[in-house]
Amino acid sequence: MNNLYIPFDENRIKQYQSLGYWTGKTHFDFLIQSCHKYANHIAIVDSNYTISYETLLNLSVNFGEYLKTIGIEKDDFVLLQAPNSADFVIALFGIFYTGAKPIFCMHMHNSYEIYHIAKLASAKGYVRVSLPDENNTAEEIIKNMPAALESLRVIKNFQLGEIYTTLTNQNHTINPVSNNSTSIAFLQLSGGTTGIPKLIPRTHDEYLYSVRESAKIAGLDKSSVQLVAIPISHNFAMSSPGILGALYSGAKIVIARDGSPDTCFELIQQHHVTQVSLVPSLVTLWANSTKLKYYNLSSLRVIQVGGSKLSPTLAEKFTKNFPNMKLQQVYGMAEGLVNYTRLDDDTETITNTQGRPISPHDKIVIINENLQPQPKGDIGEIITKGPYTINGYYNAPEINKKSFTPDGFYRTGDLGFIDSKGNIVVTGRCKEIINRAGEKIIPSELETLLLKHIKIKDVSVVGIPDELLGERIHANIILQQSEKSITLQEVREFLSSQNIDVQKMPDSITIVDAFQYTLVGKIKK
Ligand code: J2J
Repeated sequence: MNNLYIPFDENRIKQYQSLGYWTGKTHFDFLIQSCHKYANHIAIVDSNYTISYETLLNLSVNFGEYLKTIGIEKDDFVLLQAPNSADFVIALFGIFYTGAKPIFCMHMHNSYEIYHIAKLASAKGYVRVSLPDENNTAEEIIKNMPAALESLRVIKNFQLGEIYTTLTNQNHTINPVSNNSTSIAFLQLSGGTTGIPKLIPRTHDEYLYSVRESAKIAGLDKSSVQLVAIPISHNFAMSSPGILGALYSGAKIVIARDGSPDTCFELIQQHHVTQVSLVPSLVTLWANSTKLKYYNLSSLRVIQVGGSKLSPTLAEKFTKNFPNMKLQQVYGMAEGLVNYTRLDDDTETITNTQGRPISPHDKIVIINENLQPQPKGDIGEIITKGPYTINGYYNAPEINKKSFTPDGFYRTGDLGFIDSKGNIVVTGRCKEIINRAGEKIIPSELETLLLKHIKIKDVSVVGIPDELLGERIHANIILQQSEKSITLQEVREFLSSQNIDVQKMPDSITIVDAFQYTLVGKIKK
């Protein structure tokens, strides 16, 4: 690993172990423990099948044994790409069983993203689950990659439900490949720059600590029913408290294929869902849905909202319209640090702040441009270091120099302040990113791709405030002198031909004659 990965230093490892935060367990140990404890409880409901904890363990073991037979080995990085489904959960633990390390790709990722991710991690395996109406398979995605990848040797596509149905009747003894609990468990993804995504190495010990604490903070227990309405492989859906928090608590996980009111209201009513995590754009969609009056959603107790800023107005509207539900704001990041408003906080705190960190050992400092700490209450960049925040991206020495301070604090790129009660208020950001309904898009990545278009001389991609999405993606384009026009459709088709995730497509374009520049020569956005 050496220069690819920056581990926690020995002193911190010892400290977090002696505090009882890090327990020496891996994710597969975690699964075994939960599945033995809650054996006959229902773990997952996915369309027409339900899976008990005991069965989930068996299926994961069976899938792991299968992966070994097709060549997955300990410490291999394996791309995992699946829609919201029980298959995702089984595949995830199946990969852990083999001692390999999943990389959480989004289901919408296409050849372009998969190529860069696989290359950066020298991934050995690729497990993809396709939806019935999809013709993109793992093989297809590999075929359309910008170049061949030698490291990838195991490529396997499954149809939705296939993992569950083919493995149900096997019976292996439980014999997982052991891993060190302080080693990398998986790679999460963050937005990249110029086409290179950042890989976030999370270890077993630190991640599971954040999961256990999150489950408690979110008030989960074995009577809870969790709806998964946002993309399941996103860090929020995994761990804040997410599916792992639910499994830790013995709760039931109900899987929604998408977050639309149509899909989710039906499931909430049918399964008496008590907890769901949403991004603000979904809160708006749900709160304004005309379907609201046709469903009984009274089982809902707690709604977590995070991923982008929830406006105090929407928060207030929400608490007024749903007096029996608790709103919990979540300000988190795949790099680690997660903050929650607590369920017993006063309305003022829940409406106006993004809460406080999980751990008493999370250090949070607000700094100015010169990296100097700001007085309490002043706005600045939020930086952090703690028992479940990474010390560096995987295989990214140059990026790490910019993303971490010399004393190892992660620079969130978010602006905010800490109020008198110790709660964080996020006020904006200083990193260049577009937050479209919780999906993070890096403008420079799109700009690099668009500059390849023969009609385009220069381009500047910006986020434009949007009532529903928070921000939408807008491209300002300067045409080559010989060109008269370009349409949004042309731009989208061009990007599509490069096989990028459709969620990154510009929502609108403007043709301009020139850009304005800042004093240091950067395009004014
Ligand atoms: C403002 N901005 C927010 C919030 C995230 C839990 C919840 C969310 C994520 C997540 C996550 C915000 N208000 N409440 O991983 O475990 C913006 C910030 C932050 C970035 C991280 C979790 N909640 N954000 O969204 O890695 O800009 O994680 O730095 O996708 O989202 O994005 P991501």
